[in-house]
Parts: sequence; C-alpha cells; structure tokens
Amino acid sequence: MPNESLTLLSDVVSESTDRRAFLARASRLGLVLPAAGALAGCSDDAEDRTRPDTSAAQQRSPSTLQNPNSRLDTAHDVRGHTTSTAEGAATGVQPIAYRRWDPTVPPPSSDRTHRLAWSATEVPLHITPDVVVAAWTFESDIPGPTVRCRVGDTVEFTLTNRGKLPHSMDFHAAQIDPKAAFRSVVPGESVSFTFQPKYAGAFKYHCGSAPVLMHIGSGMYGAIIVDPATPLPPAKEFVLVQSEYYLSPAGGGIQAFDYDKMLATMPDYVAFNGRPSQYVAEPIRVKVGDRVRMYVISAGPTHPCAFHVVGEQFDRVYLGAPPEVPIRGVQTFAVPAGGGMVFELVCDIAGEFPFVNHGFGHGQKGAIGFLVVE
Ligand SMILES: [Cu+2]
Repeated sequence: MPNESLTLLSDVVSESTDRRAFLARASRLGLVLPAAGALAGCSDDAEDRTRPDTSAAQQRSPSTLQNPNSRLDTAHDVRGHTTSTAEGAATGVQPIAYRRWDPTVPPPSSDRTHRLAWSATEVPLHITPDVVVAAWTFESDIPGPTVRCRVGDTVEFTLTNRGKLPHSMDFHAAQIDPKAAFRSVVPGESVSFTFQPKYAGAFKYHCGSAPVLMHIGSGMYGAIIVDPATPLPPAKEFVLVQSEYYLSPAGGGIQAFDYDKMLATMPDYVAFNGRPSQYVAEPIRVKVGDRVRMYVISAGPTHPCAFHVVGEQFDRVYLGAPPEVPIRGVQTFAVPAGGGMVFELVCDIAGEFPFVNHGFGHGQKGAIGFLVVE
C-alpha cells in the first residue's frame, strides 16, 4: 500500500489535464515537482493522441512553448491502468543485446564547449542475458551516456525525440529556466539549450516528462560529471548510477515497466549502471596503489544508495563540490535519490572488494559488484 503522499502525487499526476489545476493541486499538497514546467500547456486528451500537434508547437516562441502536446503524456497512458504498456517500445524490433556497461569515466576533454546531440528512443533492451525490458532511453541505453565537462564550460545540448511519447531532458548540473529548457518535445521534434555548470560534482540527468516517476523508472537517466577548475589528484575513475526496476510479466518476451509497482516502491531489481549484478560477473579491475574515484549517482526513481566497499574505507567523500568539504575515513555514505557524490579510496592491498548498497534489501536485488585489486 503506497503511503498517502505518493497516492496523492499519483492522483495529481494522472488526473492532471490542466496546468493551472495541476499546479493548484500540487500547491495544496505542498509539492514542488521538478517537472511542473513540463506539464505547462496540458490539455484534455479527448482528442486523437496519436497525432502530434506540430504546427501549433512550431508557432509558439520558445519562452511559451512548454510540453506542447501533452495529450501524448504517459500520465494519460497509465491512467486507469495497473501497469504501463510497452506501446512506446518498438515492438517487433530486435532487442539490444546484453553487454557489460563500461563504468570507466570518459577522460577530460580539452574543449571548453561540448556539443551534444542526443536521441530519446523507446527500445527493447537486455538488462541481463535473460531479461529484456521495454526501455525508454537516452541514446538507446540505460543509463544514457556519461557527460564530462568542467566548471564554466559551455554545454550545448539538443534532444531529438525519436520515440512515440513526449520526452525531455533535465540536467541537475544546470541552472536554467526549466519551463523552456526542460520542456517536453513530441516525437520528431527537438529541444536545444545551453548551460554552463557552476559547481563541480557528480550530477544526475533525467527525462522530466509527466509523470516523471514513469520516465525515470523506465530508464531515462544518466550522469554528468563536472570537474573543478583545478583537477583532482590522478585516479582510476568510475561512474556508478544506481537505479531501480519495477517490471510486469513479460509479453512477447519483453517486460514492461509497472507504474503501480513504482508507486509501491518495492523494486524487482536494483542495479548499478542498468544491469543488476553485472560487476559481480565482470568486476571492475584496478592495481595495488591506485587511487580509485567513484562518482556515485542515485537515479532512483525513489531509493537512495548507502554506498560501501567491503574491506575498504573511503579516504575521502566529497559532500559538496569537489575539492570542497571532503570528509575522511568514511565507511558508508548515503547518496539520495536525485543526488550524486564523489567517493575516493586508496587500494593498499590486493583482493576482491565487494561494493554494495549497504541497504541490503537493495544490494541483494543487484546493487552489488566487485572491485578487484591486482
Ligand atoms: Cu521521457
């Protein structure tokens, strides 16, 4: 039984057909919704919701163009249904094969402008050798690509929607008008915006289209790592994006994402980088003497990550923007849903060190791997 606030949030999201009514209900409940802007312009979905209203969208200026065709919002798809559907996934398409998601952080670039042109897609994707999910993605993977930049850099971002449902992009590393930049775009259209990260750290990005729980829960998230102006000490660097999977029984071999289970917050799997227990089967390997830096992000949609490495202690955990406010000698530190944190340890001895979500109900469901020091 979901708690009252989640039930109310569900009601707000699924019943919303009008922006003003939605915001009024949200306000009464004391909710500040990250995707509230993306709901602006919602209209009743009595009309055909398979035909994008591109002409109207194109006529409006960017400052007023917000979620121009929310008749397509998945809020409508989940209304009255106990599960989401795989309708957005490209049924009949060959699933993307299972592979280990490489946790290695891309090296810093010498460019001070980063131009990213990404696609939102709906594709069947193997999250284990046996489990295929009807994923909603950035760049056809869960998580999406890892962005790396530096404080003060310029990030020029374009998202093109190549799916069948509205999608959007919300970078937690940006300070920007969310109504314009993070608005939903209908299939076939694009949104572009530019930002300059102000703080260093490990930040989440995600789709913010309504209901945001559904879009994050279906795979639309990833990491943006922002380096400080003065680089941190050399280290072997890895990114771990923890997330939950809430799945329905497979139809045609593909499991859909289950909105009611997302509301009940009891996941089937919890994973680092999209694949449960992948780094048990294929560990992360470093050498004795290495400093290891882990950028840990909790994509959620709901649960935190009590990050711990068995047999190790963290030399530093940066609570704020690195290099500021490191705490030393840490056993476990929780990364909240929607948050990111930078962990460092020094590998003094050889061995196999499990890294886990020490909330073991979630570690047991797949938020676990091995750091092998050789
Ligand atoms: Cu989306």
